[in-house]
Amino acid sequence: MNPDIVKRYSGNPILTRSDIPYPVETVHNAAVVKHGDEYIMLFRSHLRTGRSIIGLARSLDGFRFIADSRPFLQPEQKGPFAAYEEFGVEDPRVTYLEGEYLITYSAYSRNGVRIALVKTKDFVQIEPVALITQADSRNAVIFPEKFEGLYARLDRPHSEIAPWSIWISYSPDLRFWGESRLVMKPEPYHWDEMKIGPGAPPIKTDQGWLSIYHGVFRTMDGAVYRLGVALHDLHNPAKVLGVGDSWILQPEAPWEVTGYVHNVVFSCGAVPEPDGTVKIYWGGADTVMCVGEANVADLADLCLQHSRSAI
Ligand code: BMA
Repeated sequence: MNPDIVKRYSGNPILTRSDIPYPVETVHNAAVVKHGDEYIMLFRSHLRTGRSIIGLARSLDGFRFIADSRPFLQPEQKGPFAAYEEFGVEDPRVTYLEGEYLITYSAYSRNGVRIALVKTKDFVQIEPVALITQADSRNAVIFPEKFEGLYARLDRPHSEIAPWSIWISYSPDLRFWGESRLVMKPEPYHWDEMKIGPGAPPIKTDQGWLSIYHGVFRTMDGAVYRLGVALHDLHNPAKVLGVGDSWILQPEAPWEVTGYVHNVVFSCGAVPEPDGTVKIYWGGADTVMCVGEANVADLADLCLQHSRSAI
């Protein structure tokens, strides 16, 4: 096993609160996509209320980002989303599909946490679609292709009975979702034994859909958030072909070990490049944004050659 399957960028952290032209406490858990010549980053920031908003930053190389002067998405004050966002909007994910960017995020309120979906073509005009789960569910990633005419998403509902696991659901129209089923569980006495959740939207590879997920292990010193990989069948994404037995990234840099929440690397986005590498973005300690690079083939091999069971 290559211990450095993800190579950290030497200029980490790539975006911090001091880079943001409005007051925020943190910059973390960001989605990143390519849009024309630009990399667009949608990042989460805590305010001093302890609640979160979503900002936007742009880059030409995927490493050096400049934040827009105003936040991109804040809790709605009126309309159907308002009652479900009053505690904040968190952890966006972006998928490009059929000319539109589909943005999911966690909407927090006194009614719990559920997934909201909005879309945009240009990152200027935002069109609300729907709240696509009931409480309590987080971490929804939409596949960048349809399957037999249906959109597909992975998400992570909460349960008091079962360990928090990854599920799949399908939709004909992005509004109504169903055919939900469990696809992947935490593995007992393993680095992801406490809970898992989807991270970046799945990436198409020759061997399957590569899913970067987070896994949590509870220690005497609190929880540790790490990243792992799973590979889903290209035609039937409910079928997991393999889950890498080892993590691909764990908190090691000082800004991953210490911060708003210590010992956290948490990904909401990754950008595959034409040369077979992928830029993986992650929040360090819920405080700063970081990036690293990996070979897509190495990650797929880890899922298939050194795997543990999915369920
Ligand atoms: C999870 C979410 C993430 C966060 C992580 C570590 O439950 O709240 O947004 O990064 O905890 O604090």
